[in-house]
Amino acid sequence: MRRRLARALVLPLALAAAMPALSMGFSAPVAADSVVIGGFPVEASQSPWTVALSSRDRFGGTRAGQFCGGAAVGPTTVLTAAHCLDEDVLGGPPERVRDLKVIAGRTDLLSDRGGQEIAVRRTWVNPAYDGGSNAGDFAVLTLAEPLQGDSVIGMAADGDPAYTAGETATVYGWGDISGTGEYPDGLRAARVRVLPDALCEDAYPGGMDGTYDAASMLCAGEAEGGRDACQGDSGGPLVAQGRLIGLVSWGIGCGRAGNPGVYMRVSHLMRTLGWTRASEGV
Ligand code: 4AZ
Repeated sequence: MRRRLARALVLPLALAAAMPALSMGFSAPVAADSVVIGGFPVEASQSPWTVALSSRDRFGGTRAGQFCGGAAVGPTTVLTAAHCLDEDVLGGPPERVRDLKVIAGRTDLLSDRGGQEIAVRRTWVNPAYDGGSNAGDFAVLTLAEPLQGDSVIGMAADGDPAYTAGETATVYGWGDISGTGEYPDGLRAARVRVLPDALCEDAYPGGMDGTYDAASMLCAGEAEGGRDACQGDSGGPLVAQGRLIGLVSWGIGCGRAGNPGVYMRVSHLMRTLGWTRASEGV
């Protein structure tokens, strides 16, 4: 029962409303003030590299059309999840979504007008992305104009200690805060831990939901459940020691004991793209 933001948003409302109930039955108690699940509010200025992906045409204007997250790694380069740009999410190829934008420097999507809204000039979806296993879930967006200020985060390359199991990491996003389709207006963050690959290998050995692959994915959350990313956070950053280690990708439910969050491993993306520097285009 893999559930993803964008898919949930295009589901008929009644079905979308019924789905969380299926997973909630097994859930660990979820804090009422969750992010991302179990999180806390943050200002965009505290994580200026966290951006919202938006299409008001496709997702409605209430929360500025937000449907996924992204991480800025260069002044005109944003990373996101490949599954955010699926045809079944966008209703067609990404080039057809005329108002596809990145929103940066804005905390509250409902009422703030600040920050930047920048058109996406080019989308590059990892051709090796496999929607069955979820491997290679990344895409690169090239912006029509540069981001202001110092809003770029460095990427953690292979061998970086930030990937060590037990490290504290922070995930950022505007995603579901309860697992019941409750989307916050403001940006939130949750502190999680990098978990041993074995936990995700046991949780996701293969099948309908996806298959955990330690070389290209990263396991994070809390072994006992609680804090986690959720629908709507996809594509957004997971940061440890000040460096980008993951992009929100998939999992079963949100914040459930025994079902940690699965992230696209940033060192895998760097290797795939031949990127050796911590940031792109700087
Ligand atoms: C999603 O649907 C999604 N709990 C993102 C993260 C997780 C589950 C689902 C991890 O976008």
